Amino acid sequence: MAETSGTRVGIVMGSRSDMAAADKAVVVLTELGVESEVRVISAHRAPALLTRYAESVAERRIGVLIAIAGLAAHLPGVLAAQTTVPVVGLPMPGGVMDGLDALLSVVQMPKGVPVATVGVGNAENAALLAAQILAVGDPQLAERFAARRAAAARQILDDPANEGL
Ligand code: RP5
Repeated sequence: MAETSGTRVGIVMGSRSDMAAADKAVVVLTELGVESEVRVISAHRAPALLTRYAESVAERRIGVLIAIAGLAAHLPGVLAAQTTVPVVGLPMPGGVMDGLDALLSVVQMPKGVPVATVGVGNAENAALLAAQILAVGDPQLAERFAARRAAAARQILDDPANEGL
């Protein structure tokens, strides 16, 4: 595994039913040598706990938050409102609109409190974006990120379907 950077990513989800997405994000972050912690905190069912968590972000060495939520999906915005640490919002599929509701809720933040929103259920992109944000102040992480990109490009270039191109 790559050597870890000092700052961590806090992954918060609205329900334990979002755990598979959190696990996926942890795998990608670990591959990049980024430590993370995972919490289950609903903005609707445990708002006071969410506030306590938001207030503890600095002492937890957290440089970026990933907030995972489906349906009304208020968690990313409510978290972003209570910390200056950047929040990556991951809307989850499900419900009558299968994630479109969560996507619009997460992306349509009013001015002043942004949430950097990735595609519905796209935990890998949430983790990659969080790592990129941390990499701005961490040249070694930036190198590991660039190496991952290069490997992804190589996969396409080496695809047998592209032989001779
Ligand atoms: C949101 O509602 C959660 O983030 C989850 O995606 C969705 C469904 O939650 P559960 O009914 O599984 O607790 O709060």
